[in-house]
Amino acid sequence: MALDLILRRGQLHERAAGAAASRDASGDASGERLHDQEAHWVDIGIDGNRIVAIAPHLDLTATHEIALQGRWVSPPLVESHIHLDSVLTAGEPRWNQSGTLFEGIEIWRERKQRLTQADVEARAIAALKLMAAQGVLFVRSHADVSEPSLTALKGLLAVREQVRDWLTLQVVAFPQDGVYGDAQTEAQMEEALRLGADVVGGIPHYELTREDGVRSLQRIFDLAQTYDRLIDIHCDEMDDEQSRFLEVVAALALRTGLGSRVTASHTTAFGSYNNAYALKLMGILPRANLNFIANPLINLTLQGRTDTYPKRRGLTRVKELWQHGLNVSLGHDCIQDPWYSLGTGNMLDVAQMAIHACQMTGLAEIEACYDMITVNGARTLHLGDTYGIAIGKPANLIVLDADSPYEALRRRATVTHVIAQGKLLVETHPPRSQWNPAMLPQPGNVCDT
Ligand code: 17E
Ligand code: FE2
Repeated sequence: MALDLILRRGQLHERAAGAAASRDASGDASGERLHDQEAHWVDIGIDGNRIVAIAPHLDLTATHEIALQGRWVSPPLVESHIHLDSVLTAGEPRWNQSGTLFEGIEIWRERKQRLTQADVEARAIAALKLMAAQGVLFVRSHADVSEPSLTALKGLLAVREQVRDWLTLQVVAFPQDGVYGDAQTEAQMEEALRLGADVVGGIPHYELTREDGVRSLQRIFDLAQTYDRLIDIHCDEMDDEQSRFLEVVAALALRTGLGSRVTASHTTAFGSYNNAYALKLMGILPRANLNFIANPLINLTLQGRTDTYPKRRGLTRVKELWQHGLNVSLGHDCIQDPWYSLGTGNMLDVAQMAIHACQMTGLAEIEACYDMITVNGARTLHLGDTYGIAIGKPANLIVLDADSPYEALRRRATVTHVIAQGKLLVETHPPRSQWNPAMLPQPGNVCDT
């Protein structure tokens, strides 16, 4: 019997910083290393939408075979935090001149008056295609529910259905202007959950008072329990060291027992807390067992805008959270919108920025940053057993033009193949520079980027 698809001679990464450390010692291209690596090459057999076989040499045939020649096979990338309702609107109606969160919210308030469902759907799908072509198959997106029409939410719920054959999308009911920003938003959030939002969102640091912020969190936890949904709060996205809603989220997670169903996004003020308070907080967080999401591309540009010098990085304590065993993932937050005019949908860019800005430069730390755009994101999204590469699991996987996470991140390697639910979704050829032979006539005038 022929299978549908076999990937031949791919590398399934051994997650051991020790193995890579010996590579550092032995030099790059020793024969021994090559031999070692080939020992990890496998064939992966796919039938229907499942992985049905993994072995060094599969003695089977398939309708379609792809030769990987030692390229690295990874579970798909996970984008755990993005705002798909605002993607691809940078400059509409105007550019964010101050670069602050607050000017971004003002501009979005103007832009969202003109939202139509078709507009939201077209931009969100364009962004998802950009992302999926670069290996992202699982996404959590916030949808602003501050408008009575709930256009952003309805648009993204429709997109969730339109893409479901190739990408899993979760939608967060996110009250951008605050749960108590006006008299209607609280009811709109509940309506969003009735309509099918997967996750309850919040923004306590943007509520009018500290007390409103605390009250909003209590309401969010109530809603999550009533409707049996996950929670993902925009929490303390400020440089104000007095913005301390993370402790409230942690206390609620602990007391309700919701723990790993709760995520604190951004938490940039944590980068500004004094160490005495941070020590206390770090003692509580593992007990609360929250997930954290950092968005290094955007918060590095958004935060620190009121500083002169020294200028804060404005990121949460990614390395320290990771060292304390907490589940941390990374997101883009934005692709070309009022808060961040750049972005390409490439998660390797996001992890690269985390490596630099959070000083995660040790080899185990670099590998941890790869986890933060794959398995850790899967945990935050509660993907459960369906995520990962193993016999019997859904056949979602990607192939990179690299032989390890370290190489993938160092070179921001091309994702050459994206397999979604057993089918080849996208194939990309890595760029290759061809030297002019008149200038460099020796062999080797082709070099990989
Ligand atoms: N809204 C918000 O409150 N914070 C952000 N970083 C974005 C939207 C992108
Ligand atoms: Fe965000």
